[in-house]
Amino acid sequence: MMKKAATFLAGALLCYNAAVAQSTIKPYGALPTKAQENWQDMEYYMFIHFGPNTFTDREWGHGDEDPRIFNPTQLDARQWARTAKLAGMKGIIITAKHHDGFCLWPSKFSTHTVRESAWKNGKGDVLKELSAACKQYGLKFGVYLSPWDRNHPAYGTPEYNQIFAKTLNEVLSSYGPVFEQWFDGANGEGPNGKKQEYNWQLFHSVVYREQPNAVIFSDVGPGCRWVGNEDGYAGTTNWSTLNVTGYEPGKKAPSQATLNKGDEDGEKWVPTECDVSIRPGWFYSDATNDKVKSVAKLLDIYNASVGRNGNLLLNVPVDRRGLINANDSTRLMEFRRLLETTFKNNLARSAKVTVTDIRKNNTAVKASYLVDGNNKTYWATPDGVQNAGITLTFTKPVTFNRAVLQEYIALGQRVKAFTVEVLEDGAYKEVANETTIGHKRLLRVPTTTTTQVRINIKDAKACPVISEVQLYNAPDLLADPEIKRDKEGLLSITCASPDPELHYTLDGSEPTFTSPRYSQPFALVEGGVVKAKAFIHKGKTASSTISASFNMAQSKWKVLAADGKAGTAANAIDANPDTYWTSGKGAFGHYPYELAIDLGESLSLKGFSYLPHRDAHTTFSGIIYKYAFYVSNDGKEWGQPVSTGSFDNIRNNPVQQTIRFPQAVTARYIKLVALEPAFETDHDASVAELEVLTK
Ligand code: FUL
Ligand code: CA
Repeated sequence: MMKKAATFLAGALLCYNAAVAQSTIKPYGALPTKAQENWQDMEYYMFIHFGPNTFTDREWGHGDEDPRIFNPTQLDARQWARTAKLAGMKGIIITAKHHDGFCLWPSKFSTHTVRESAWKNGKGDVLKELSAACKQYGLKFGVYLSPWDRNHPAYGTPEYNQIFAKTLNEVLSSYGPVFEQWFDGANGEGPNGKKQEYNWQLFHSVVYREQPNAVIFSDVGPGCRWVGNEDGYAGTTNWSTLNVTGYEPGKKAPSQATLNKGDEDGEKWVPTECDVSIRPGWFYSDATNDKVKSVAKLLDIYNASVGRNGNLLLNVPVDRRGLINANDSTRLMEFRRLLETTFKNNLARSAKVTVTDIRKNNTAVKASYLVDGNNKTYWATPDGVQNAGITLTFTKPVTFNRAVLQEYIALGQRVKAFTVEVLEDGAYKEVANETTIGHKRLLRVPTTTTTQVRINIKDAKACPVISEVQLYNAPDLLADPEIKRDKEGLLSITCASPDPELHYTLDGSEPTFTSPRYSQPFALVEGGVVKAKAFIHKGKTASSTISASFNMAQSKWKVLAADGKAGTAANAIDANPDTYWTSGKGAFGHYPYELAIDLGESLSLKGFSYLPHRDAHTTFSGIIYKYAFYVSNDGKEWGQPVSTGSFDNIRNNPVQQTIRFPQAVTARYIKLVALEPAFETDHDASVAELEVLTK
């Protein structure tokens, strides 16, 4: 009898243990720290690039600029913070020291700082003003510091590591709290430049000591990672986990393709940050005042960053006055309004939620938590159930075109595959079929009216733990007009939205509903600025203004000579950005490579532009970094180059590069010589478009 009772008790205990083991959700894989969790909830914050480059119109300063050129006339960091706040952003990261070495605070460890500048007679301190402004507006404050330093005399010696560590310490101990420490991995020294082995361990130890809650950004974290491009787009599959062993920021980083999507089952939690500029370049330039990204473009970026398990770090450069330009702030406010209207009314909150499976004996798990608007409460399945469904049922039909899903990431990233279905005419119709979720997945689906929406988790690394399912009905957004010109100089304007009225200007002014209306392609051989805007509802609703600048058309141009695959050379002058001349993946030789063109007539040339091909972000894309540009009157004698130099930051941001000559030259023949590739191991050179500036 006694024995039986004991066995019974032991059995009950076993059962009880099993129930407890079942109820607690075991974390899966690499996990975020508390700081990373908080960071992920920030989602959207501002980058500010500001420094001597703002005054020299450069992307990468050389470090030998006279510090007195830094002289903003109306600097007001509170205006920056106010703008970020009103834009709905949660913080600001500033380029405290970019590659030119100039420090925006009076550093003890440099002689190239605001102290040496003309601004406030050397008494100013940008970091002090910005950190105070961020506190005033309830924003978090972060700092960008470039290890690559083209000014500091110690750069390239072991001593530099100590100096950089002290510089870092100075910033982190004086202007905190700092939510993110941004380490740039870029380096444009090239094979013959200065070499510096960075002591990352030392740098990290300074951050851990001075700002233990700061998330450290670099290509490979450890706090968060670069998304692998400067366009703002994360992969549609995007794991917050990454294999880090053996990797370093910069040239020793994983491929840009890997950074874009992470590693399933990666060793460490290193979530994605998508850094992108609101303009084509990172620093302010008068030339890009009409190139501020449109609302539609910003929305696309938002969906591909925040909407794909990444944070969005949007750069808004401060201008020469020391203020955020009205062109940028206006656009930010328009975008904020759109986000607010889109996410105002979560339709899922009124749904009845049913699930195919639910984890028992765990009071933290409830199906209703899926629609409570709180991403810290969740629903989960029992262990072993990696395929499960969530159904939202509505008493009255709802109309939606956005779905948002969130995982409870504190327990790891789990979901591998899922679909979204809607009930239509008595049958389920699939409207989305995707892979990962992570912190947040935002889906654009066709506008649907239904009484039932079903989320099917098809596969997961372990039992799925989902914190939110949300549905929204976003307002229709008019697509941007697209402005294109062909090789003959024929200009056309199109728009993806149905039946808009397209209006344009050719004099640089803002198009209105009364500007000339576009009806058919017209010639614009000499080039110029075209601004276009799409309108519907008799002009009441409009797109952003899209501006395109054109050089002289290439209609009379012919290839004179080309290295590599000569047959592809015509692609460099066909007005088509998708086709390109290639030297042929090293098979046809090695750097330098030449491409010579006959313009068909003698022209007064003010400069040239180079468009790298956009199959980029691969190591062998042929992106040219250093170049020499020659002109000739007979196509035989070339003399000295009219321009030599480098296309700064082209490796990370392969946009069109425009170079102006010191003075105009008259010539009929031009020759671009590719001297060095952007990726050191690349043997190839390529040109998607080569153009000349005649204005
Ligand atoms: C890159 C830099 O080279 C650019 O100038 C810019 O600062 C961007 C955010 O990072 O690596
Ligand atoms: Ca082309």
